[in-house]
Amino acid sequence: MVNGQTDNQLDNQLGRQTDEQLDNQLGGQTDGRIDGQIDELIDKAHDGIRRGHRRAIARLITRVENDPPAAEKIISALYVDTGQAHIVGVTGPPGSGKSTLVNELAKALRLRDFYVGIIAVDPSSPFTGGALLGDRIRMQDLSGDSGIFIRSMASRGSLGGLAQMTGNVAKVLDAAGFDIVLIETVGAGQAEVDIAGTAHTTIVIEAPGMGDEIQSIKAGILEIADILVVNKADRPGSSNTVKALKMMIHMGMRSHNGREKPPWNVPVLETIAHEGGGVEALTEALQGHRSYLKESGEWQVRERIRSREEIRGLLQSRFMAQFQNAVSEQQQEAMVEAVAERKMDPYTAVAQLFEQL
Ligand SMILES: Nc1nc2c(ncn2[C@@H]2O[C@H](COP(=O)(O)OP(=O)(O)OP(=O)(O)O)[C@@H](O)[C@H]2O)c(=O)[nH]1
Ligand SMILES: [Mg+2]
Repeated sequence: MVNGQTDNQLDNQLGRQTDEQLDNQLGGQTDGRIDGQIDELIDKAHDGIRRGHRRAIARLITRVENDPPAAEKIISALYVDTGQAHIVGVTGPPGSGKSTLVNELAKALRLRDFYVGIIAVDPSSPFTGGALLGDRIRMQDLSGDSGIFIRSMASRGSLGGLAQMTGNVAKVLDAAGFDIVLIETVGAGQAEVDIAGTAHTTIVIEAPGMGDEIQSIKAGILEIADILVVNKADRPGSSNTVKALKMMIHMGMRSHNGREKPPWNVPVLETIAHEGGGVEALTEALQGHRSYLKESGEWQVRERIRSREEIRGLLQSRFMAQFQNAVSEQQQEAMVEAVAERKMDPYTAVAQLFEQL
C-alpha cells in the first residue's frame, strides 16, 4: 500500500473502478450473474484480511449497504464466521475528538498486532461541516497500513435502520478477520444508543465544559458507557469534568434498578487525542473491559441481548413489509381517515387491517 492514500484514490490511480462505478454498471440487480459474483466475494471474505482481500471486503460492504436481498445472502453466508471481533462503539458530542481518538487508538492497537476495522457513521455532522474532509486527512496516516480498514457511512438514505446497517457492516469486518471494529457515531440521539447496543464495549467521549455533560445525561448516554473519556485534557476545566462524571456514575449506580450486572467500575480517563496523550491507558482499559466481559460471562449475555434485539428488529421489518404488500395504500388511508374522524377507534382499525394478512 502506498502511504497517505485512501483506497478510492489508489483505485483511481491504478485505473480501477470504484465500488460505486462497478455497482452502477451492474445496475444493482441480483440476477444469477451477480449472485455468482457475490459468491466469489464471500469466498474471499472467508479467507479474509490476513490474505489481503481488501477489495472483496469493500465490495461486500457496498452490497450490504445498497442491496437488501444481497445483504441477506451475504450476512447469512458469513454469520458462522462472526462472533470473534471485539465490537467497540465510540460516541460523544460533535467535535469532542472522536475521530482523532479513534485514529490514535487504531494505531496503538496495530502496535499490538490487532487487525482494526473502523466504521465512521455520518462523519460530516451539520455541527462541524466539512468534518469528513478533516477525517480523511487525519486518517491518511492509517490508510497506508494494510491491517486497518476504514469505512464511512451516511445515516441519511440508508435502507433499513441505521443500527441494523452498522451491525451488518461490522459483521462483514468480523467475518473477514478483523480483531477489533471501532464504530464512531455522534452521540446525539436514539440511533446512537441503538448502535451502542450492537457493541460489546461503548466508549463515551466528553470534552471539558459543563454543557456537554448535561447534554449527555439528557440523551441517556452515560447509561451506556463502559469507559468514559474526557478528551482535550489540555484544556482548562478537565479535572472538574472528570470529577463531575465520576459523581454522576456513582449516583447512576445507586439509582440503577435494571438487570443485576457483575461489577465493572467504569473508568474515567483523560486524553489529549491529537498528541496521543492517554491513549495507552485507554487501550489498556479497552483490553481490560474485553477480559472482564469474557471472564464474567457478560460477553455471552450481551450477545444474547443483541441477538434478541436483532431478531425482533428483522421480524418487525418483515411483518411491516408483508403488511405493505397485503394491504393497499388506499385501504390504509381509508382507515386513517375513519380513525381521524372518530368513525372508528384505532384498535378496531388495526384488528381489521390485521385480518387481511
Ligand atoms: N486541544 C485539543 N484539541 C483536540 C483534541 N483532540 C481533538 N482535538 C481537535 O478537535 C477538533 C475536532 O476533532 P474530531 O476528532 O474531528 O472530533 P469528532 O468528535 O470526531 O467530531 P465530529 O465527528 O464532527 O462529531 C479537531 O480540530 C481536533 O484536532 C485534544 O485532545 N485537545
Ligand atoms: Mg468525527
